[in-house]
Amino acid sequence: MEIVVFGAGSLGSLLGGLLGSEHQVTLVGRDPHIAAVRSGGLSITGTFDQKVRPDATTDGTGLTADLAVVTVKSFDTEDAARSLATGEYDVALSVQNGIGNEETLSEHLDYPVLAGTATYGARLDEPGHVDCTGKGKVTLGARNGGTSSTADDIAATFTAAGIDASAVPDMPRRLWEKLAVNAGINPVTALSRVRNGALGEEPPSEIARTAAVETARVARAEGVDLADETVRSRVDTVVDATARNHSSMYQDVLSGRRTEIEAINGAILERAEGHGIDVPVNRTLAGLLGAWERENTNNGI
Ligand code: KPL
Repeated sequence: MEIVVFGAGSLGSLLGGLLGSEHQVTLVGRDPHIAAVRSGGLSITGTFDQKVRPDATTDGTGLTADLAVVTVKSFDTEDAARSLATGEYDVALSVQNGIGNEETLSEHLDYPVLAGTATYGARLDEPGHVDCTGKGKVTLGARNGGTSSTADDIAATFTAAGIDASAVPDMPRRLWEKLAVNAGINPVTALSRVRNGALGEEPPSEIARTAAVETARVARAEGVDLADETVRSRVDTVVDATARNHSSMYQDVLSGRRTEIEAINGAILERAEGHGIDVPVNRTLAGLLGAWERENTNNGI
């Protein structure tokens, strides 16, 4: 199968690298990582120990493949969609944080867009090298819910490449559940500068759980059946399973990069306002991270 992975950050490089042992993969990303992959290949360490040689490019326009896996940061989804629209694909799969990425892709693409979530821990240690810090799971399916034979096939393709993946019929609920987990874990770890495992302690864990519960309230107002207790315990499960990880938002802060605060807590805040729901913890986290971004990056919200 020909696969293009749009977004060769830590997760995209991990998924693309693993798929690359079985399939013809092209990674689309930025230098110096892409230059390093082109010259010396991609090493995957940690849970895996592999060296692969996928194609790699900084120009994602005009490519052709069976499958596009989109792993760009949510604020780059629109740009990725425009590039994808210049190529030819059978299907696109979004495996991104935040909410609404699939809609953005669908507005530009005339082929099916599937939704996905991933809980793998990954870190780009240096150009050409991705460290898998936690074996997680990829869950994917039709973006509006229901069964999809294409999703079943892609899950089987991922599984054959050593990625724990399954196709599910309830992606809208899964996306909100993942949003709730990210709304708690990501900003709290980024602001306190700690690994996910530190959220096993009080009080940071309670702040993370409360942000998740606020998110579940907004999800229910949007017609998604997501219980408070489900997201509370999900935060705890993900903290345990990814204890060694630096969350993606903490990694962004450590590197002085723009974070996904706007697409995660900011999006929750916006939708909550639309329903007249108060989400004080999400508002506080978005405000604090927003202040950090304005001071430390060129992309302050
Ligand atoms: O998705 C994640 C992220 O860091 O963005 C979690 C699940 C919190 C793992 O770190």
